[in-house]
Amino acid sequence: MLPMMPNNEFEAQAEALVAKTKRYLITMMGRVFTEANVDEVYRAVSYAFREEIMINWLASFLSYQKRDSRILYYISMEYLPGRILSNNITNLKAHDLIRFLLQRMNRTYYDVIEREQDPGLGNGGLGRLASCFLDSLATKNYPVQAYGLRYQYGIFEQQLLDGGQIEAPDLWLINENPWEFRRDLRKKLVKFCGQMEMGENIHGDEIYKLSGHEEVWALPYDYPIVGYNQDNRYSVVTLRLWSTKESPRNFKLQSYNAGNFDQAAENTALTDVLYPSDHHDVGKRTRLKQEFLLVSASIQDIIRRYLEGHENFRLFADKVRIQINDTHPTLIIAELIRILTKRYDIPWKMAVEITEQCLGYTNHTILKEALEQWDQELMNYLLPRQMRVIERLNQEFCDKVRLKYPGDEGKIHRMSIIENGQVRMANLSIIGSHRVNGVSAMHTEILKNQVFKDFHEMFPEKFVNVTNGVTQRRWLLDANHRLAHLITKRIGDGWITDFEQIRKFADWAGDSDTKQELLLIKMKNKLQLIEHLKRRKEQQDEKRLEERREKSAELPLLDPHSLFDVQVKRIHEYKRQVLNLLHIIMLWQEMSENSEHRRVRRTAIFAGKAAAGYKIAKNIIRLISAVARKINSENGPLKVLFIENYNVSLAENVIPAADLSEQISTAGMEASGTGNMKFTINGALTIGTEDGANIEMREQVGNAWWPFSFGSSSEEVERVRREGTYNPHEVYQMHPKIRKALDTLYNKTFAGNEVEHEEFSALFHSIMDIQYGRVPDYYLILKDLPDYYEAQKKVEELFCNKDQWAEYVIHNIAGMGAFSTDVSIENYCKRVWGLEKSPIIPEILERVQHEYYVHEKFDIY
Ligand code: 26W
Repeated sequence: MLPMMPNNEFEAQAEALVAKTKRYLITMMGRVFTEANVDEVYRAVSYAFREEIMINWLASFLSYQKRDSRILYYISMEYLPGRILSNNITNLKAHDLIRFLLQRMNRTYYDVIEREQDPGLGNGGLGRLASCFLDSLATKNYPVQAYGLRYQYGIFEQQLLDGGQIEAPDLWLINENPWEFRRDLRKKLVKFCGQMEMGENIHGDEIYKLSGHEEVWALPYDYPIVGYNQDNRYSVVTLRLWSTKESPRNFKLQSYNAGNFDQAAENTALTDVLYPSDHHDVGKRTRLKQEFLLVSASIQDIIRRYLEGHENFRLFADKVRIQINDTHPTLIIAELIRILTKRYDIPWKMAVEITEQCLGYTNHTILKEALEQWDQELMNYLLPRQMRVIERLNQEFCDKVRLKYPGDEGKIHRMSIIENGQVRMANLSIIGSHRVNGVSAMHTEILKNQVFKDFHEMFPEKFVNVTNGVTQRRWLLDANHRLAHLITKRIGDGWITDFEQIRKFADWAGDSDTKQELLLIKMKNKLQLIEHLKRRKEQQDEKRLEERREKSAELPLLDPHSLFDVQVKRIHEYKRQVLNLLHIIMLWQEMSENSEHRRVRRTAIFAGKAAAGYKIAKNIIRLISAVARKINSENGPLKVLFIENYNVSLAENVIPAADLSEQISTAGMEASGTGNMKFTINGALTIGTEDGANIEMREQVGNAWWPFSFGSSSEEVERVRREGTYNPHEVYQMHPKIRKALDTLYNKTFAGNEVEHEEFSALFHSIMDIQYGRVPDYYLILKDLPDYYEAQKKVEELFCNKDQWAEYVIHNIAGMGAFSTDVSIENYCKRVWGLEKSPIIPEILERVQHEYYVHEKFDIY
C-alpha cells in the first residue's frame, strides 16, 4: 500500500493516487486524463508512485549516514532489472490501488504495464543476478549502493528473418524515463592516455602526474530500487548508472589531442552500447575504456561519500565494501591503490592492504574464452598510471610466490598478473581481493581445484562459495499471481520475505484439492502465454508493416494440454540447445514412422539471443526455426517454437507456463544457472545434468522427487577430455535412431536453401569432426543423448499421471527455500562483506514525511 498517506483508508489512498496521477498528466504532459494516451498514463502513474518512493529513498540514505554504517558498493557492468513499475507495485503491495486507479481511468493493467520497455543493460545470468541481489538487499534493509553504466542502447533487439537472427538497436531510452534522476552535481571526470611525470608521495612511493591526456565527464543517473514493503518503512536503494552522453564533444581536450575530434567523439560515445557478448572476451579498446569509466567514476564517488563523514582514511577499510561482479570492474583495484597513494599520501603497503580488505570478487564462469585478458600495450597506452600500479603489484606478488615456492617457475607463469604481454584480470582480482567466490558449490570446487588451484593453495582462506538465487518477489509473487495466491492460501504469506518457509508447502503434496488447483493454474498460465504470444505477434507484424518488411513466422496452433517443454537462455554450445533439438527430431521421426506411437503431445519452446559474432550459435537458431517450420506444418502432436527477443519480461510470461525445464549443459560448464531456480519455483520439473546449482537443487528437493537427472558427471567429462577416450562416431554407429536424427543436419530434411544447408552441415561437423583444433563434439552432445532420450521417456510417463506429476511439482517448489537471493545475500554478508542491516530510522522517516507533506497545506493562489 502507499504507506505515506495521512489517511490510512484504502478509499482515501486510492483517491489520492488518482488525484496525483491526474496532476502529473497536467503538470508534466499537459493533458487531461480523458485525453491522455496509454503512454502518458504509464508515465503519470509512475511519477505518482515515484513521489512516494522518494520519501523512503531519502530516509534510507539519511539513515545510513546517521549510523555511519559500513556500506556495500556493488559494481557491475550489467544489470537486467526488468520492468520497474510492475515490480514496484508488487513491492509496495499496491495492486488493489492500481486496479482502482486504472478502472477510474478506463485502462487495463496490462496495457499500461506493457508500455514500459525492459532496460536491457546486460547479457544474461550475471546481469539478472545483480538485479535480484538489489531487490534482496533493499528488502532486507542492507546499506548498499550499486554502480553501473547507462548504455544508450542495451542488448540488441533480436528479430528473426527467415529463421535467422538479426540484431536491431534497442531504443529503450527513446521516451522520457520516469525512473531515472540525472544528478549533475555528482558528475566525475575520467582520464585516459597522456604522458606521465614521475614524483613521490610523502612516504617516497612513486606517484605520477599526468598531462596531455583525454578527459571525459561521467554523469550519473540514479534509479530507486524499492524493497518489499513489510511495514511502510521499506528501504529504497540506489542504482547509479554513469553516462558520457552529455559530455561536450571536445571538452577540455588537452595539448596533443586538441582538435582530434574522432577521439573526442569516441569518449562521448563510451556509454553508447552494451557489448552484447557473454562467455566471450570481447577484447576491444572501447570496452576497456567502458570498464575503466565505470571504475574511475565509481571509486571517486565512493571516496567522496566516505570523506563526507570522515576526516582521514583510518576507517575506510572498515566502512567500505566493494564487490566486483566478475572481473569487468577489476581495474578498481589499481585505481583505488593509485588514488590512496597519490591524492591522499597513504603509504603503498597500507594502500594495498586497505584495497584488499575492501574488495570481493565473484567469478561467474570457468570458460577459458570468457576469462578477460587485456593487451599490456593497450593498457599502457590508455591507462598508463594504473598500469604502473599493476606492474608493481605484480612484481611484489611474484616475489612472494618465489619466496614461498623457490624454483617453481611454473607457478610464476600461471599466477603472474602479466604474462606474454597480456594482463590477466582474474589473477589481478584474486590478488587484490580478500574474498573470491564461485556461484554454486560445484563451481567453487572447480575454481579451487582446477582453474585457480595455485591461488587456492596459496590463499585457501580467500575462497568461499555463495550459491546464487533468485528473488521470489519478482519471479513468483509478481510473475505468477495465481500460484503465489495458492501458496499463500496454504502456508500464509511468510514465504515472501522468508523463502525457507516454502518448505511447508510439501505438507500439501498429498492433498488432491491442492494438486487440482495447481494443475488448473498451470493450464491458465499456458493459456495466458498463448494469448500473450498472439498479441506479441500482432504488435510485431504491425511494426514490420511500418518498416515495410514481411511478417514474422506464423504462430502454430498451440495445445495447452501438451507438455510445455522449455529451454530459454542465451544460445551457447555448452548449454546444448542442439541436444534438446536432436531429441525433438528423434521424437518427430518416431511419430511420423509409427502411427501407433504412444508419445505425449509436446510443445518445445526455445528462446535466447546469440552473440552477434558467434556463428555456430546463430546457426543453432536457424536450425531451430527450420525444424519448427517443417514440424509445425504437419500439424501433428509435436510443435516447436522459437520465441524472438528473449528478455526479462518474456521470461516472466514463459516460465510460469512451463511444465518441463531444460537445464542440460555439459557437466562442469554452467557455473550456476538461475533460470533453473525460476522454473522450479514456478512449478516446472527439471530435466537436467549434474551441473552448477542443479546439483544443490536436487539435494534440496531430494532424489526421490528429482527423477530426470541424466548425463555424464563433471568428473566423467573431465576424464574423457583428459584421456581423449570419447568418440562420437561410436555413438553414431551404435544408435540408428540417433544416426538418423543427426543425418537430417546435412541431408536437407530441414534445410530450405543452400545457406541453411551449409549452416546445418557446419553444426553436423562441429559434432562429428575435429574443428579449430577442438576434438569432435567437445560438448559431449552425442555422449549424453542416449541417456537424455531415456530421461525424456520418464518425463512422458510421469506427465500421463497428472496427479502424480502435481505431487512432484509440490515437492520441487517446497525444496527451493535455499535458492532465494535473500539467502545468497545473507551468505555474502556473513562470508564476504561483514555487513549489518541499516533499516530506516523512524524519526528520520517522520522528518522527511513532515517536510514533504507541509507543501500540501499551501496553495500559491
Ligand atoms: C567479457 C565478456 C563476458 C561477459 C559476461 C564474459 C563473461 C560474462 C559473464 C560472466 C557470463 C555470465 O553471465 N555467466 C553466468 O553467470 C550466472 C550468474 O552467476 C550463472 O548463473 C551462469 O551459470 C553463468 O553462465
